[in-house]
Parts: sequence; structure tokens; C-alpha cells
Amino acid sequence: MSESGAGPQAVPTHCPYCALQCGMTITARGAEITIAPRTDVPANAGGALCQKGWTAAELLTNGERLTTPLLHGRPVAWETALDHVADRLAAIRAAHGPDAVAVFGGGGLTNEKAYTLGKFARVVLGTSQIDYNGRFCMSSAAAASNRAFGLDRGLPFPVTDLARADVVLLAGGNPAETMPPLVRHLTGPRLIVIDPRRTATARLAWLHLQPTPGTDLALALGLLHLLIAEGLVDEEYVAARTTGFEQVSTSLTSWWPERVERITGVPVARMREAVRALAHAERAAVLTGRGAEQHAKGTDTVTAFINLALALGLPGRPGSGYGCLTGQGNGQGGREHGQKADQLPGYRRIDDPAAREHVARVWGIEPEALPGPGRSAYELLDALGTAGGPRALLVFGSNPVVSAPRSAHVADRLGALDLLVVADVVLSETAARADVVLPVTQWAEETGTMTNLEGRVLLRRRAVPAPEGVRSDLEIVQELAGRLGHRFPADPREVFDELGRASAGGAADYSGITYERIVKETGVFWGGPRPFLDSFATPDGRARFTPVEHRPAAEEPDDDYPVHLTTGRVLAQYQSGAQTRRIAALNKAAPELYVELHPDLAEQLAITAGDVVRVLSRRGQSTGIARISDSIRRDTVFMPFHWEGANRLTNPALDPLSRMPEFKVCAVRVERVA
Ligand SMILES: Nc1nc2c(c(=O)[nH]1)N[C@H]1C(S)=C(S)[C@@H](COP(=O)(O)OP(=O)(O)OC[C@H]3O[C@@H](n4cnc5c(=O)[nH]c(N)nc54)[C@H](O)[C@@H]3O)O[C@H]1N2
Ligand SMILES: Nc1nc2c(c(=O)[nH]1)N[C@H]1C(S)=C(S)[C@@H](COP(=O)(O)OP(=O)(O)OC[C@H]3O[C@@H](n4cnc5c(=O)[nH]c(N)nc54)[C@H](O)[C@@H]3O)O[C@H]1N2
Ligand code: SF4
Ligand SMILES: [Mo]
Repeated sequence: MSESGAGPQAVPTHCPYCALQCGMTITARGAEITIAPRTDVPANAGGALCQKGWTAAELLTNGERLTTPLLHGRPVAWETALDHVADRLAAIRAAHGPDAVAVFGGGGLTNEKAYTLGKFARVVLGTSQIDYNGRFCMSSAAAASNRAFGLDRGLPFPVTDLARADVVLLAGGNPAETMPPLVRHLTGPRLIVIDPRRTATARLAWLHLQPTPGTDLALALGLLHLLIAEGLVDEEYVAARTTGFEQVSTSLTSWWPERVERITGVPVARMREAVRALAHAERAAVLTGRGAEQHAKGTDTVTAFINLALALGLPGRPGSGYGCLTGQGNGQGGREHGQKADQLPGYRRIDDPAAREHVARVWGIEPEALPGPGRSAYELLDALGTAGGPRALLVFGSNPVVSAPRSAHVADRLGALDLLVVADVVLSETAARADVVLPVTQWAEETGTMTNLEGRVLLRRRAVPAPEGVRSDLEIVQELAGRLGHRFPADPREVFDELGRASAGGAADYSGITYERIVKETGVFWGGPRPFLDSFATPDGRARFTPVEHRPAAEEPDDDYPVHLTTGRVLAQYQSGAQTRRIAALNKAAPELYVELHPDLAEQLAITAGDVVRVLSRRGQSTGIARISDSIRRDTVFMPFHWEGANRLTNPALDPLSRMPEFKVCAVRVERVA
């Protein structure tokens, strides 16, 4: 394989952003870099890219790129920066113990990086304190899938299967903005969208159910109640492939449709239409996105949708199934190789003695030397600089000052650290607060594997030379490990081979996958394209129904904070905006933080379009520009989180199982700024 970098040939690779990982080619002619869609990658077959993909070359050329390490804001040589970090880590560890040093990773990092960070934390730092932004993303869906199927593969079927379904139910996802090329696979089926807003996706739907934020669990219970009441359960499938239906069925008796309508605001007739369409479809899929998942009851909400899918007989049937639309570029692989607090490579559990034994052997250490599970992402951030909490933090591939819930508090915690080190491409809001900033190579300047939302392992290839002065994340970890007495590889292929050995025999087993195979087969599914056709990954091979109960949001509106706030995304910005806010065309398309509100609410508050409004919650306040739209419920306002602001308001109430925060609902007050 050519690694020659710049040259006239078009290098086949994948997009820097979301989990669809659209195929694209990059051609570099001197300083001019052009991007074109590939047509051989199924996820974006036909050669589609969204606006972010089309403009991604600017990530490589824009003037805001970091090219030198910074120590307390001043440029320094790499040796100085790395020596400083290694010395401080060693000193803090010596004074306060290994758990005083923490690592925060990201689901946008390659598999090689995610694996290396997990190994670095456990082997070199000896800390249990490592977690990553995937906790903020799909961890509730992961927990629910593990509970029901014994395995979490976001989509346990190729994304192209969706096009052949007759009906697709999508709870809390807006792919028309978050994964536009995916919509091409959704134009055939009848689409049922559950979203408190009439989004671009909801406008394409055959049926749009518009619940109050935070009530999806009740809605899913109501749908299953109706399915049972109408005698539409796939009894043969339930008997042959599942356990626990009776218990769930009994638990649903009180969820009669009128009660569900009162809680959710969705009319009974609409629920009935949805249930009948699903039950009469030959092939159907139930999907969840962040709208259903990012709640303090996200795991139970997804479980309720999985229960519905099981009663319909969908999972493990060709052309049908349940799936989660994973979000980040390597959202799937990022959760498999050990940067999560409770995991070891291969999606192994860190508290499983056999898993510890296997991974310790690959790492050449004693199993007893491996730390146990550590704090989850928000709990880790919340503990920084407190008595007993970490005093040093290394951040790779995340910008929590913008993206974490209750972000002003998170910024305070970061400020209380003895040492904050951020490896990034640009001076993100988090990097701007760091003691040491390490400038890294990105995406098209380096090679590595990404696992897309359907579990397909892809090769993202180096296509252009890196700017002078930057180093890869793998090189940085190698240098730090070296200074702390350990030898780590920095060559991605070498790391991938080791990852293969470490993951061998685990739930996500990459041991048979090589860079060559990935290229030859245009991506390789771990576990095969449809892992559940014959049986599920549970001990008895059956999928498990689990009874779950609805409960209110952690914070419901009251006299002081009478309106629901929900948050999410817009097409032209990505995540914390660290990358896309620096791209001119994207910034023009989505220039500022706004607050979307219904005309009736706006009138009641004497707000007109374009006004500056203040939004206040119990955590803090933010201003934004008013946008008035009847596509949102009267009782709810929406803010995108791509700018600092929305997360000053959000509620860090955590799901008890997944430890995911409640980004999608809290209570606020909205005022016009005089
Ligand atoms: N343009 C763009 N694309 C992206 C990203 C990005 O930042 N920008 N990020 C990527 C990542 S990491 C992710 S995780 C995915 C996320 O992809 P999505 O899940 O599609 O994105 P969101 O906008 O967070 O949420 C989806 C919808 O949930 C709705 N919603 C809010 N509250 C509720 C609720 O209580 N119930 C229900 N049913 N719906 C609710 C919102 O109105 C929103 O339309 O997108 C990926 N793609
Ligand atoms: N209110 C609200 N908040 C949310 C959400 C929501 O829906 N509502 N969604 C949540 C979700 S789903 C997610 S995934 C998170 C995402 O939020 P973040 O974790 O903040 O994600 P990004 O903005 O993608 O941050 C990635 C950072 O890594 C840098 N980077 C890019 N490539 C590399 C690399 O190769 N190496 C290194 N070291 N750095 C790199 C980028 O420049 C950027 O600064 O936000 C969460 N926050
Ligand atoms: S949909 Fe996602 S992967 Fe495809 S071009 Fe847009 S950001 Fe990139
Ligand atoms: Mo995400």
C-alpha cells in the first residue's frame, strides 16, 4: 500500500467526521487538496457526501492549525513539552497514587489510538481513571443491546438493509441533518419518526409522533401494550428466539394507550397506526438515536424499544432488526478497545477474571497489576481536583468545555487540576485552558482504522503530508510511555496487529482482520454482517425481554423554570464545533447559537425572531438568537450544542446503568434580553 502522501493520485479514504464514514478520495496537487465521494463504499453508495464531507479539505489547510507544543501558552520544543508532562505525571503519581492521573479519550479516535490510550492508562500510568466522550453519545443503547442480545453492535446488519425494509421506526434521530447520505437508504420504507420537533427527517416521514421530551419510554410501553392488545405479537418468534416475554407482558397492563397519550402528548390513533404498520410489514427495523438515548433513563428507554422490536419478531431476521445509529466517526470501535472505564480490548469487561488474564498476557504484565473499573466520563470530570479525585488529566480527541453537561462546572473542575494536557489539532476551548497543548496529526495526515455504525472496520489512509511540527497521538503516547519506562509502538499497523491479539476471543474480535483484507473487501465486519441470524450472543442464544418502567425526567418544568429544553445538532456544524466553526462555508451556513421556540411561546414571552434571548436553568445561563418555528412543541425550546452555551444549562443527571447524562431534557426559563 502506498504511504507516499502528496501526489497526483486520488487516495481512497473516509470522512473525518461521523459514524457513517462515507468513502471519499483525496487528491493533493501541491497545496490544493480536492475531495470527491467514492462510489464503492455501501454507506454512501451512489457517491453522496454531506456539506461537512465536501468541505473537509479545509480542515487540512485552514490557518488555525496548531503546529507547535504550548507550555502555559508559550511555544516550546517537543522535548521540553514531553519532558514536562512525563515529569509532572510521575511526580503527581508518586505523591498521590496512580488514580491521581486520569485520561479522557474520544470516539473520533482510530481503533489504534483508542486501544493505545487504554493500554497506556492501565499499564504505564496504572490508573483506573480513564473514560471517554462515548459515554455522552450512545452508551445507553450499548447497555440496552448488551442486556437484550449479549452484544452491542450498533447496527447488527448492513446499513443498506434498511432500504429493503417496508417500515422503519426511528426514535430520536435526525439523519437528514446528522447523516444525510443515510437518508438515501430510508426513502423506500415507510418512515415513522419520533421527535419533539418536526425536523428535516420528520418531514420525510410517513408518520411523525411528536412527544414531550423525555417521554419516549412511556411511548414505547404504550406501543407494545397496543401490539399485545391487538393480538399482533409474533408469537412463533417470541417462543423460538426469546425469553422473558410473559414478565414484560404482565408489566405492561397498566400502560393503556390513553394514559400514554396523557404523558407523551401523542394521540392514541397515531400510536395505533404506527403499531399496525410495523406489525403488518414483512421487513421492518426499529432504530434509536440520541433523542431517545441521552436521558437519565436512556438504557430503559432503548430496552423498551428493543422489547417492541422483539415482540414484532425483528432482531436476527434478514432485512429486519433493531439498531442504534452510532454517531462519532469511530463511535463503534471507540467503545470496543479499552478507553472506557469498565472495559478491556475486544469489548471485554475489566472485572472479568478471564478477560484480565488474557489481556494481561498480551501486555506482558500480571493480571493483578491491571486496575479495576474507574469513574464514568461525567463523574470523572466532576471529581477533578477534589479530595480523592484525579489531579492530572490528559485529553485526547474531545472538547468537554463545550460538550459536557453543566459545562461551567466542568470548566471549574479542569481549572482545579495540577496538570491539564490536551492533544488537539486546533486550540479548542478545552485546549485553551491546558497547561500543555500538544499539536497532533489528523485524519488524512495519518493512517488508522475506524469501525463505522454497521460494525464495518475501515481503513482511513494517509493522503497528505502532515504540517511541520505536529506529531501523531500514537507518537505522543510512545514518547510519554518511553519516558515513564515502557516501550510502545507508534506505527498504526503494528498497533493494529497487537489490538488483534488483545481482542482475540473477545466479543469484538478483530484478530482475523488485516489492513490488506480491509482494502480488498472495502471494509470487514467484525462478527460478520448479521451476527444474530442464527442466535444471539447470550448464554442460551436467546434474546432477553426485560421489563422496564417509565419515570419522569430528572428535572421537570415548574413555576421557576417552566419550559423543557432539548439540545442537538444542525447539519453544518459538528459536535463542539472545534473543527467546523473554523471552516468558512460551514460557519456561514450555521453562524451562531440559536434558541428555537414555538410562535405561541414566543408571543407569550414577547419575543420576536432575531431577538437576543436569555435561557436560564438551575446550572447556569446562556444567550442565543431567537428562531421562531411551529415545528417545535409549545412547551419546549431547542438549542444546538455546537457553541459554548447550551451545555451551561444541561442537567448531568446520569443513567444508573450507562452513566449517560440527560442532555435531551431539562427545565429552563426563557427571557428576552432588553
Ligand atoms: N451535522 C452533524 N452531524 C453529526 C454530528 C454533529 O455534531 N453534527 N454528530 C455525530 C454524532 S457524535 C452523533 S451522536 C449523531 C447524533 O445524531 P442524532 O441522534 O440524529 O442527533 P441529535 O440532533 O442529537 O438528536 C436527534 C433528535 O432527537 C430529538 N430529541 C430531542 N429530545 C428528544 C426526546 O426526548 N425524544 C425523542 N424521541 N427525540 C428527542 C431532537 O429534536 C433531534 O432532532 O450525529 C452524528 N452526526
Ligand atoms: N447538549 C448536548 N451536549 C452533547 C450532545 C448533545 O446532543 N447535546 N451530544 C454528545 C455527544 S453524542 C458527543 S459524541 C459529544 C462530542 O463532543 P466532543 O467530545 O467535544 O467532540 P468533538 O467536538 O468532536 O471533539 C473532538 C476534539 O478532538 C479534536 N481532534 C480531532 N481529531 C483528532 C485526533 O486525531 N486526535 C486528537 N488528539 N484530537 C483530535 C478536535 O479538534 C476536537 O477539539 O458531545 C456530547 N454533548
Ligand atoms: S454524513 Fe458523516 S461521514 Fe458522510 S460526509 Fe457527512 S459527516 Fe462525513
Ligand atoms: Mo455522539
